[in-house]
Amino acid sequence: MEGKRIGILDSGVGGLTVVREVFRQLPKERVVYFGDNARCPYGPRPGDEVRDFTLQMAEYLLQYDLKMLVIACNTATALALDYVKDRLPVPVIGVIGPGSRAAIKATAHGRIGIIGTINTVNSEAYPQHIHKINPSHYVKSLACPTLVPLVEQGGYKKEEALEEVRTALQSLQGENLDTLILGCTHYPLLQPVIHQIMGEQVTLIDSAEETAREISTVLYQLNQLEEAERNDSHLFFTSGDPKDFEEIAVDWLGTSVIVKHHHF
Ligand code: I24
Ligand code: DGL
Repeated sequence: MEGKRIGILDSGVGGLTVVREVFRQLPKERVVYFGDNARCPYGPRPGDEVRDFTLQMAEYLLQYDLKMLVIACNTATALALDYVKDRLPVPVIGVIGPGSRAAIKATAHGRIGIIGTINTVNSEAYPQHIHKINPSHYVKSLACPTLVPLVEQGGYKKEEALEEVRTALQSLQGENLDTLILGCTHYPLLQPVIHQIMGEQVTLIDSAEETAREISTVLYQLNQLEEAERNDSHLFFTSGDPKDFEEIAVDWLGTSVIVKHHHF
């Protein structure tokens, strides 16, 4: 008898960073993923649409017998976490709590930067989370709307990306930050470039790792961690083209995957 699944959703393929971390830290768990590629990006969308679309994916995933749901998209977490939590019969977590906690653990002088989409930055969800834990930390937020298209066009390799990322991060120079939260699924792909621009003394926070740890904590508390052998029967859904999705998933996860199309 196989156990229940962890549901993971995102506006597109970016949430695969969380899936990869779950595979690494929790190899016995079974995942069902939904990527809303047909309606991606969520970064610049009206908030009520982001809330509706996120709940729609969450309710779709429920039929796969979920033990919990993870909103792997920073934008959807910022705008829809509480909305979805109130409407789902299973525990729901996002990436902003784990990312904020990781930054607070990492900061030496309490000077934290956060970069994300326009929606994520405007929501102020990251500064609110951080200040709830430590009100005296300085938090500087910056929307970087050019960086998602940069990654999706494959321009995240060092040489091509350097000048574009430098321009995007200009207003963070001189802020004397010691920690920078990569508050968008796509930014970890730019990590080497961002490190070069911000300087080696700045710790970069990728929420995926901390999110997988939080999943582990939640499942442990529910006594729902899988104990059987390693499990590979994962399921992936996209509202976009399954072939395109599969190509990126195989590349990113390093394993073959079953991808199905679902149209809302
Ligand atoms: N990375 C992302 N999105 C894309 C892309 C990419 N194309 C190349 N790479 N496209 O996000 C978005 C639109 N597609 C998605 C699939 O269905 C059709 C529409 C970042 C992904 C983070 C896991 C670059 C690329 C890649 C493989 C792995 C990682 C990566 F080709 F960034
Ligand atoms: N997944 C989104 C995020 O983490 C980035 C892509 C989008 O705008 O939908 O904020």
